[in-house]
Amino acid sequence: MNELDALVEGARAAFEKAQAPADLENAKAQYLGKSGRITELMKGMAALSVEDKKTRGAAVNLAKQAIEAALTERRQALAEAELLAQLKAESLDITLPGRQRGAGGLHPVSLTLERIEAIFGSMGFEVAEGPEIESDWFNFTALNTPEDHPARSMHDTFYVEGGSEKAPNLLRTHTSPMQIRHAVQHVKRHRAALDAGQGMPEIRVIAPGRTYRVDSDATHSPMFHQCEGLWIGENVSFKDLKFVFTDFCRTFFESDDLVLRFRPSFFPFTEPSAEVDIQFQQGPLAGRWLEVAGSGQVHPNVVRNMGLDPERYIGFAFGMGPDRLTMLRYGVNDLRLFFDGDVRFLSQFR
Ligand code: 2NM
Repeated sequence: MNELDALVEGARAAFEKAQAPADLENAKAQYLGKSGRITELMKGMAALSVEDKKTRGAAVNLAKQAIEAALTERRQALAEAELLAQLKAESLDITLPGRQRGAGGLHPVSLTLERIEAIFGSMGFEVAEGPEIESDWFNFTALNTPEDHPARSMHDTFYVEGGSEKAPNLLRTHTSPMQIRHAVQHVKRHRAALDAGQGMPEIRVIAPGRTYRVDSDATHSPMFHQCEGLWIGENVSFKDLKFVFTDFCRTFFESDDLVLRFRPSFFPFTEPSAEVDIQFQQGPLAGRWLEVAGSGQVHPNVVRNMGLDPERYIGFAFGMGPDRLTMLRYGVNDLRLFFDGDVRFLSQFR
């Protein structure tokens, strides 16, 4: 083996020995670098004759090319080995199930509101929604609530900016102001017929939504929900209220033998007024009386504030708490769970 072949063999062996790209580059420097073996051979040719330079140059060049080829080959082999090692280390099991984003769902109180709307909808009630910031006229005055009523105090009601001293704005304390708004619109639409003595279609509406009171403990939240109902016509009586509300409760709780009790009470906007209690005949709450709503025959002053003649128009109204209905339906014992936003609680209602 001549000296150049030995050099090439040596380089090949050195490259082969390199186990990492850095080792390989060091080995390369020994042969092809500035003071590497091939470079030294090139320099050493300066003293040769022109004829010898040609033959010697060609031979050295061949050796250089062979070394470069060996280097390239080893570089590729190392790169491939590195890639394989990396793939092995970062192996991915593509048969694993994907990460799923949890499917959302409606809040339990929203489910209750939908349920209430569907049941009253089937009895011909419209759904009216409106502002949560109200004037004290719609929230109190129109509802026959006296100026000095405790509910009107700063202590019980959240007042907000925007109104005047004589007509302050507030966060509505019930959804009855929406009943008034709805009734006033209804009456306006039928004003001409009313004035001509022809009457108007009955008002049958429910008003669900958020309401606000200065109150906060395990059974009271400063924000809570209400759904009020109103039925006004020429011949609507307390008997209709009892029928409608009994039917509603039995459907809502899917309990045909549910018993209702109307207990005398007082509200400024109704006269007479009654508290509505229900009694389950079966299940964990069987036998206990549970208060679920307030109700009554709409007060003549309120009927007048709707733009109607209380001698001709009469009806009933009721108000219930969807939060409490949701607690009863699902057996939830702390109201605050509804407003904490804990997914572990909420996901149970999906
Ligand atoms: C209640 C209880 C009794 C009520 C009254 C009215 C309106 F608009 F006709 F005056 N809406 N809702 C009412 C009556 C609400 O909640 C406990």
